[in-house]
Amino acid sequence: MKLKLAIQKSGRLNEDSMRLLKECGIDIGNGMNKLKAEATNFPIELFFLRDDDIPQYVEDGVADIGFVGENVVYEKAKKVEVAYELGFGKCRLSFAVRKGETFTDPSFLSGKKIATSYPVLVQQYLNEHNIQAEIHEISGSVEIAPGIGLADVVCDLVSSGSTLFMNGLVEAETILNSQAVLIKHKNFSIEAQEILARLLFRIESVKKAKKNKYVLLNAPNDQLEKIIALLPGMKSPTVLPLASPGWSSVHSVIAESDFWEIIEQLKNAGAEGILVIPIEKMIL
Ligand code: PRT
Ligand code: ZN
Repeated sequence: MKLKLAIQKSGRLNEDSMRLLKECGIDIGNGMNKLKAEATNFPIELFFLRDDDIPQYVEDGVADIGFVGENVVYEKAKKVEVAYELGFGKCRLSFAVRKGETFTDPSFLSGKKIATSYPVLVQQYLNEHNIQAEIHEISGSVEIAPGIGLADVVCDLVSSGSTLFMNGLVEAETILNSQAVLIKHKNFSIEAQEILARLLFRIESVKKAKKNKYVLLNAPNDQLEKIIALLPGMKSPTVLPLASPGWSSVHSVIAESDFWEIIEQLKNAGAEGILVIPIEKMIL
């Protein structure tokens, strides 16, 4: 059997989805047509769809799994399971108001006209805060609505914030933080489950590798202990003697997030010739 994976056909998530599969060593065959493609070296079949349609396809079991934004998953409210956070396509769903207006609390929205492509999530927010407001659903270019008098407030996806800025709007309140996730059909055969586990193992290795760097450095032997203490490594750092007496080569793995701080401390401890190398895959 083949696991059927739905990904966005074109748009913001397409490239990252395809790249992730490639990094997982999954080659998508040449027989790619506009709708479907098969991997040549992994039991997976791809369906290229509009992102909005992916939750429905997965609920129906036409696709077993899908890569799609959480914003779409929660807005569509289909019966699917969020199985894994993929870490790309990050954005937030936020209310934005005209520059100069102040949104102090949710009651600001009372009686207002809100333009959005996310009526379900916005209505949920209004209900939670016991607020009556008018939702105006529009499918694109939500940010121009206040300028043309269609709405007072917008609720839209934001990443850099430049779209809001260019339209004279200010982000006021975030109602959802979103990223691309792997969703799965509710009823999975054991066989499908096994393929998914293999895929998730690969995705996890790629993600872990991205969060870490391989470090090589030269250390004077009298500082070795101090330098090793700064480098936990996967088990413990590798230490090899250098040809020049009194020096060793130390190899280890460090977390990207600790990178600058550790490098400074290593330099201060006498490390020289520090090389930092990206890791392609990491299996613990
Ligand atoms: O054709 P299809 O229906 O498949 O695609 P689409 O046009 O509906 O979606 P697309 O490709 O625009 O976005 C796909 C997914 O990417 C979204 O569902 C989100 O999960 C994710 N994503 C991440 C974003 C953004 N960042 C984003 N910035 N989706 C949209 N935007 C838009 C936003 O709507 C606004 O117009 O970008 C603008 C804001 O960006 P900044 O950087 O100016 O703040
Ligand atoms: Zn869409």
